[in-house]
Amino acid sequence: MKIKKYREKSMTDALKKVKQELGENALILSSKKRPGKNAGIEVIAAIDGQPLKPAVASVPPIPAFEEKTLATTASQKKQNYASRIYAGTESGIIEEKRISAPNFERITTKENGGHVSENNPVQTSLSPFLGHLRDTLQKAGVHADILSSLLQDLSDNVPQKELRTPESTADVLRQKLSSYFYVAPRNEVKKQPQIIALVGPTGVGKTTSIAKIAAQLTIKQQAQVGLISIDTYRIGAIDQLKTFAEIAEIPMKVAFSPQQLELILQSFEDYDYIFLDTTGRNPRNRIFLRELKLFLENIEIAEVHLTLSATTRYAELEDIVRCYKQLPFDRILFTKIDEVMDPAVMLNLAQLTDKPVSYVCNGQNIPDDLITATEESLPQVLIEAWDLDQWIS
Ligand SMILES: Nc1nc2c(ncn2[C@@H]2O[C@H](COP(=O)(O)OP(=O)(O)OP(=O)(O)O)[C@@H](O)[C@H]2O)c(=O)[nH]1
Ligand SMILES: [Mg+2]
Repeated sequence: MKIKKYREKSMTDALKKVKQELGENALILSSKKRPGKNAGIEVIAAIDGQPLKPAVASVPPIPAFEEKTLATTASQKKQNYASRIYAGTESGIIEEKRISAPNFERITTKENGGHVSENNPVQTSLSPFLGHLRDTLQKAGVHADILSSLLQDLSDNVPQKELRTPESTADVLRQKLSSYFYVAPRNEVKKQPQIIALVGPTGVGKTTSIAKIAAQLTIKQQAQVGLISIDTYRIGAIDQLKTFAEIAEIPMKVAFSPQQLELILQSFEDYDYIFLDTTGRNPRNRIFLRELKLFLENIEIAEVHLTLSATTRYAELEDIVRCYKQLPFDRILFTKIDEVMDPAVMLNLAQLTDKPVSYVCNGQNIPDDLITATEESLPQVLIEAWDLDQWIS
């Protein structure tokens, strides 16, 4: 990736320069105002070539949701989740698997199609490889039932010879781990535009994630994207999205009431995608959540992503998911996996919520640090955090 800094009088001048020098596909990584005598704007832009840092996963272009259809009955059931939610269920609220925190009553994988796992204790006499895997997942806080089910599966069904090299082991793990995750196809509603909302606690990375997804859709698909902030609590929060919108030349509006939101949406009717950026809400404040629900319940939303930071303690995440159940979220977006030693706790959440994962964010760079969830990319995120070379040698 080639990166260049531009200092110009105005954003328009800076963008013109970026386009001239780096071309139409240039990405804006950051921008800030320069005060003082030489006041203006400083923009850091980049053009794809060599990646800035090793990619966490080889990620197909957005929207990758279209690429995979889930084969099994259990997974198809989940795929249909979103369409059921907005296609006329009375309340518009997701019917969810009961969350019986903190225990997983069953481990559902796409392969066992919902069979209850034998709650075998984690084996004590394991091969060195399985021993490493057990220790790593235990340390990362993966639930004992998931750990037990995975180890049992590997020890019963995978011949030792397939675990002899890091490459073949990674292949096996990729395949086995993928059955613990669900990914969702983009939930296209018939009506244009597709409205996509991000909800979640304060500071988890909702606005940043919207900027990443919107930028990728704009740059890679030339999609017409609009942004609406219903972040009415903090002026700063509106400014954050506004700054991004200015840089990316994407229209952005603010809705202060559900009625206003409906009107604004009408003005965006020719667009492909509209992103709703919502105020971070304390999950334990029911009034806040009810207020947010009022914004979402009268519009035809294609997707609601519950945004969760991988840095949050698992017990806390369980509580957040329980509280956010009153909003119609139909998928999970994980952020800040770059800040945790091992993001394997995503396995717990995937089981707990029974919801597909949409994206995983692994840094602050817009739009690069975004991984589209696929059956390959999610296990790959975990495998990359593990040092298989050391386990195998
Ligand atoms: N390391 C890391 N930081 C991230 C990631 N995503 C977002 N951040 C950072 O987290 C901070 C908060 O991000 P925001 O996007 O403002 O979070 P938010 O959920 O919109 O916050 P509120 O609107 O206050 O609820 C910012 O400093 C982001 O740069 C990520 O994947 N990794
Ligand atoms: Mg925000």
